[in-house]
Amino acid sequence: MRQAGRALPEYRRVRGDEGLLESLMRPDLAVEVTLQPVRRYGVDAAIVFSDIVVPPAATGFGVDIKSGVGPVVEKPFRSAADLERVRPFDVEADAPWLIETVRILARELTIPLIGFAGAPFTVASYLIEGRPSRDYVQTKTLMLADTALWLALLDRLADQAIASAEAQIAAGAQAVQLFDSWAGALDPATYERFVLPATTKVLAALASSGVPLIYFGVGTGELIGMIPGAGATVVGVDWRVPLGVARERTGGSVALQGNLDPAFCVAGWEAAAPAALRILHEARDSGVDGHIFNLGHGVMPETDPDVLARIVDLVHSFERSR
Ligand code: 1CP
Repeated sequence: MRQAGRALPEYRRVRGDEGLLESLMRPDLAVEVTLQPVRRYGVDAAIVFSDIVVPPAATGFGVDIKSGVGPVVEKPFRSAADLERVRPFDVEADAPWLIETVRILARELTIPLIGFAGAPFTVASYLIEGRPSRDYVQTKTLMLADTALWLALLDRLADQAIASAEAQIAAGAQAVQLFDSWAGALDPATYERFVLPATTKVLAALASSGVPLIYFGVGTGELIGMIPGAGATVVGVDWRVPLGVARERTGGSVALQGNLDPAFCVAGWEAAAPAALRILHEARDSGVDGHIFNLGHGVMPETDPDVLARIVDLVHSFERSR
């Protein structure tokens, strides 16, 4: 969960003034940034340094990542005429640097590498809103006012996510995480009708690869019951849902990932350590079948990296003492 990035002084050093998208296009830099948290924290898996808006950016939709803001779109998606701007993602031709980055990482790492893609809903929300949003009102309006266009957009974004994830798996990624960070903006019935088909399309297409498929969202506690049926083998849970409750909602058939509140790590070791222990005990005591300890969302830039290093040690010693 954003284990690379601004919390690390070595990240800020190598990034310098280079734009984020430009950095991702340089395999030497993307590899180095991916490895930094592995060296510092001793985590059990690495996640490739990329971004969920890479497919639209690399296929010419007109996306930039503005420092301090996030993804920004010059001409947001508004009408059927914009559909042709969401063309198939030919990863070899459009983003050879992504493949190169994953290849080098797969060769150099002694721990698993997680590839990733943005889920159709969350990527659509950036293309439609044009920038990070709080209420997703334009996204929901398009969804409801022009449902055929919405479904066509999601279908194309599903194809881009599949292409991206398949290319990363072919280059050596050993798991894939599908980031649907903002799906929690929807009620379950709306998610099921307008989004679940596209989510399912992505997960079903990747099933034959045999790698673990992690589905992650924030505030998705009311949605997670649908996710095992959609084909995920691991369900990410933010801090709002106790793991025992998440286990009940997902039917016990999948592994769970999470779910320490990243703000607790900013608050410091005294706050984070008991919360991490509580989560580890909860997973064990409620019989969660496979628990990947993680934060419930991304590392915040103001986090002291030493707190994260100590959390990793705490999780490892808990695991050893079982
Ligand atoms: O210049 C910078 O350092 C800007 C911060 C940053 C970083 C470090 C952005 C802009 N993207 C990234 C890399 C990134 N993005 C990773 C790297 C690997 C790691 O985890 O270490 C990953 C997995 C992502 C995925 C991503 N991008 C998500 C899903 C995860 C999440 O945080 O919810 C989302 C929503 C994005 C969009 C995005 N890109 C960047 C920002 C600041 C945002 C979020 C903006 C918003 O609030 O909507």
